[in-house]
Amino acid sequence: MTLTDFLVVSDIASAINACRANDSFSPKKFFAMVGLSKKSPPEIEKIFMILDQDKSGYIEQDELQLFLQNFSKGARPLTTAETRAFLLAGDKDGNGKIGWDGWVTRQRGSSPKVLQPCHVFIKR
Ligand SMILES: [Ca+2]
Repeated sequence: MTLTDFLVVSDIASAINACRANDSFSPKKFFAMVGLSKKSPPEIEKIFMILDQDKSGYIEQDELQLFLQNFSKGARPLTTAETRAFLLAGDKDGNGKIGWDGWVTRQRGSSPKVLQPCHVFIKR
């Protein structure tokens, strides 16, 4: 299972290209460009599992730093500032890593079982 099972290769290329310059990476913009914002929670969960390379159940700082390389092998690592901003955006409980819980949030008024991709991914 790879990310290209879920995402369009040309979308990934455009998204990587848009954040080529150091400190130009924005999780929200990137996720919108690769088409992740339109994915269903089960699909996003599968993507999360790919990004969690050591299968710890969390995406830690070192995995975040190499985040772009999951999408394209030749992509640059994120800078320290970008990694930290990304972590802050996705780390809901402040434990220094992103868990699946940090990637989804319950939509107010909906069934508690319906998980919605969180703000890291989606600007609805
Ligand atoms: Ca991990």
